[in-house]
Amino acid sequence: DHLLKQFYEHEKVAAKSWMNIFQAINSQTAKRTKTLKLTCKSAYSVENVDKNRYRDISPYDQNRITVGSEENYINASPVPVDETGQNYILCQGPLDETCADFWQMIWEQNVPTVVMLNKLIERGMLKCSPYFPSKSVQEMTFEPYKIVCESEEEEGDFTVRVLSLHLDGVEEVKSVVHIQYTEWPDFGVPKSTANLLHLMRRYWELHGRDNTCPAVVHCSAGVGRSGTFVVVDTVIRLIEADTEVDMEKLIVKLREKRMGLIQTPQQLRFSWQTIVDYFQFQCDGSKGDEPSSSSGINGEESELGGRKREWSSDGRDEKLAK
Ligand code: PTR
Ligand code: PTR
Repeated sequence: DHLLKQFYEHEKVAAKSWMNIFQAINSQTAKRTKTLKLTCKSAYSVENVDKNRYRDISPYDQNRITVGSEENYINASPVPVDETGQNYILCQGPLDETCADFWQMIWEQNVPTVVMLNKLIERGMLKCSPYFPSKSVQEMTFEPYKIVCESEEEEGDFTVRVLSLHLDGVEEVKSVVHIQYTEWPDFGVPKSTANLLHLMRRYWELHGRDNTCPAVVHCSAGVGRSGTFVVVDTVIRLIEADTEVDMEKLIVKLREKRMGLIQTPQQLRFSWQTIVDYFQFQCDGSKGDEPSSSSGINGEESELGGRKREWSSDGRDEKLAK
């Protein structure tokens, strides 16, 4: 029943334009940010400014991760979702100068899983420092941390690596599962909803569906794609727990934890579509792994919106004018 309701709600909303919904979310976010007086002073301070990949994407002072006893700055924000008990840490793709900080965060926050949603190079630009070892470079050191690649498995559009994390002078070794999804362009959407759901299911298996330890989710800025991932995971869990979900409110609320989650109307619509496909596919009782590709997300007629939309793999053109 609640699924059906969700469908109707979705239909109703999709009848408006996604751009309008997205803009409404943005203006509500702006209001909340003002009301809560959220600031980014630490990000802009002289000693930290070089630790940011993008000038306009920073953690809020009121909600950021720090590293070490000196509480050093890192461009990372904890995103706890009380309603689902899940904990995420969203962060930017490390810079060369912040790789050691990144691993320190993984160590100190006891992070068992890292989900990486970007490629190292996108549009011919370095979008993230090569901070993790692989089959070809088996070991990396960022003093005082050493990371060893224990295994690497290509699984279609993502690669799963098991890494071990060593800290100089400490006997304990921590194990980190690293999932790198390589088919999601910045400001764009994945190939299909099935493709993202495949990743989601693997994430649930590897991280443990009920694990409350934080998972680090990052892309290049750690907002667009990472935000989409967290929203999809959260809404699926809420609906499965029979909790009512208001997507717009949820996104505004999550954006109090980290700015800019979900960067384009297209990403918003895609996350919504992925959720619908997840449940539709389960209701159909179909077996196999793939929801139908006629979901309208890849340029076909949308059953829900009833409008024809082109979904280029590169969503940049559709990006909101600032
Ligand atoms: N202002 C930068 C830009 O527009 O390029 C910041 C930015 C970069 C924002 C990438 C989001 C980005 O996407 P993602 O969070 O998915 O890496
Ligand atoms: N579009 C901006 C840019 O690339 O410079 C980035 C941005 C977009 C930053 C949205 C924050 C955004 O969301 P919020 O409304 O949460 O500040």
